[in-house]
Amino acid sequence: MNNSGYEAWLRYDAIEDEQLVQSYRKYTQEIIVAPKLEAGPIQSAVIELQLAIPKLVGMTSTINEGQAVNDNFIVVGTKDSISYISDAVVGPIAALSSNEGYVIKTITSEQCSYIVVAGATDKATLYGVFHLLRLMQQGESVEALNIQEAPKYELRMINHWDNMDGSIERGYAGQSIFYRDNELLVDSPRIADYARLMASIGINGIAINNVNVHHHETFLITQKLLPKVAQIATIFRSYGIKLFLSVNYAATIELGEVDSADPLDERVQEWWKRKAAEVYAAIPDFGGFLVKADSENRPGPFTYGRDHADGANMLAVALQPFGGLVLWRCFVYDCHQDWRDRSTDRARAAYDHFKPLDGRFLDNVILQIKNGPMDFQVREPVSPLFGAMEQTNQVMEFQITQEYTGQQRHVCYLVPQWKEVLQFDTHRKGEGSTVQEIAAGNIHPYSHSGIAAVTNIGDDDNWTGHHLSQVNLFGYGRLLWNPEQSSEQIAQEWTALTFGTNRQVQQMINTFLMESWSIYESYTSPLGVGWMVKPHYHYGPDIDGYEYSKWGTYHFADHKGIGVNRTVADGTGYIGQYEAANAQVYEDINTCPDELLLFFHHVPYTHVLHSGKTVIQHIYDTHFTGVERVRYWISQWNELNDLIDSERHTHILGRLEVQLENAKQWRDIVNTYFYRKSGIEDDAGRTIY
Ligand code: GCW
Repeated sequence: MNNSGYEAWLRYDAIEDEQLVQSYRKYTQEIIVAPKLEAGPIQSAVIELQLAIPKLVGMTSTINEGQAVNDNFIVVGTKDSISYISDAVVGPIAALSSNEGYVIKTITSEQCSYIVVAGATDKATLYGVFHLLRLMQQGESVEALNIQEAPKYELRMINHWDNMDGSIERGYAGQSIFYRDNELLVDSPRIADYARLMASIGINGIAINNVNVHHHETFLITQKLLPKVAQIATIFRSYGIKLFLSVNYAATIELGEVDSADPLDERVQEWWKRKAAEVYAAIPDFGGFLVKADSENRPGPFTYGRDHADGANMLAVALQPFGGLVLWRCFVYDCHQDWRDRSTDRARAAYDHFKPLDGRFLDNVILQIKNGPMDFQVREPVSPLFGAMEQTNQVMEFQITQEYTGQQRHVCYLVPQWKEVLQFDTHRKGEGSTVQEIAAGNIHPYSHSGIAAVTNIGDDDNWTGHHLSQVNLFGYGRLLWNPEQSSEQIAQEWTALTFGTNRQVQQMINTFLMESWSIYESYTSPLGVGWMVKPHYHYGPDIDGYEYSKWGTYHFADHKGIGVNRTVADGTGYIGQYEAANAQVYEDINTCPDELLLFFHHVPYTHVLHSGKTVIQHIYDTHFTGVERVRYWISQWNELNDLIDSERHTHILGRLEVQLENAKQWRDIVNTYFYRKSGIEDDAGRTIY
């Protein structure tokens, strides 16, 4: 058994229960597919079954076209490709809410009993096969299956921040799997294995290069590199995944072809139209362009006195004849702020820039909005821009890579955080206008919607650096498929697939995962204020690291108090960007939730929280207990010594020890800083330096 972590949740460990093995073998002996399968998701599904079945139940399956020879078998195909399917499940398939949904059904008659896995499309069928394999890996009975599933979100996107030199911006798991030394790694078997992993969790779109598009990456849309990009697109296509590219807004200039990037300049418009035609000639099902413009020193329409609707629409017009999309990021703010300037609030920026443009974007433009108004902090309120634009397509952007949440050296299960975001009621169209429904296009009549996230993988053996960080990637896909699932359910499923079905192992890992976000939050920056990290690296404590810098990320701690006054009454007015129902809650210090208090208000250290503790005592307590909780989890982890293979057990233990050391550093620096600022003693008299 390979315990490097490379197989991730597709390990297909041999099933030990002999009875179960027999019951699976009955069906897995024969697989029926439509005649003359071509390369594509159904063929990938068959390859997956051929890989998984010998590992799970120790037998190889016979693949037959159209007609079964045995009485028990599995049928895999689209709705009317095989009579076994058309006879049995056409109705249920037609009833699914998406053509990416599938039916899995055990059909039993007097003569035979077989399992149908079928969807309206090839990729739907592939998703169904992965579902069936998940059930078997978890030891579920397959004798009476009757499953109908469809994904909640249309776009289920992954963004890579990979650069062509092989580095990954905010990557914590090695080098890029796509690039090395400014070449594309088209022959790497990892790309297909990655596509499998992504398809298994329902991902249907991938942007394979960093949104910061530098010189070499600008050539990805030129003849120099397009043929190789097309090869990668072919690999993803066979797993039902569309390829997207991040483009340089000023590609015209960077490539030396037009001396302007003005979106209203006809030469620029014509250049992008030709470019789109070229890209689609190479990749007929190309997804579209992802764009970071006028953001963190990247070029954009502002240079020409144009706005973001002008910029995005120019690209949209070029892509429109081919059905391509423009994913336009809203991470636009002043990154050259003077820290002395108290009137500018970075949190306001996305809403202030984009909200006035509602109605101006073309139909194939989708705004991509980070989940919080600042930047992927351990705790932030939900971006007020989400759902605020009724006539502008939107997707949410999450960050799977743990930039500010421990960089895959700390355990931080992020699904609970994402679920909080999804469950947030924006009240944009009255009560019930949750992010979850807005992102599904159910509140405003968006023509495109969904969710994107920055991935956490690299070429480390186990993909994610920390074995336990795999759960975030898995959880992201599973959450997008069905956000009604609880964080616990998702964690449980992942643990079973990754570490097996031993109850003690499962319980311990799941409990740890469920606590991990709160643990991380407890020893880092308090009560929603964010930052306090080492500038640039964003790992480890540096309380004033960003306090006197140009990035607009301040905590304003002095000897009396801490926090950012974002009230409408006498602060930056940011709170006014929310609907009244939310704005009222945040504006009033008595109703503002504790965990976001310092995001919204500047308060004295002696302010009493809803928890009954003062702010300063809360800081001390959480920082002391945070470290103790990590210590406790190390002792728990040691108890699993004999129950998990030593390769993964040791590796994870090593990371936990690093987490503990770093947590102590956070504790002591944060506590000491606030003790010195406030001069207030810890009630419990613990050591503060
Ligand atoms: O969080 C910040 C990161 C940058 C990143 C930027 C963005 C890709 O620190 O590394 O750049 O966000 O989202 O564009």
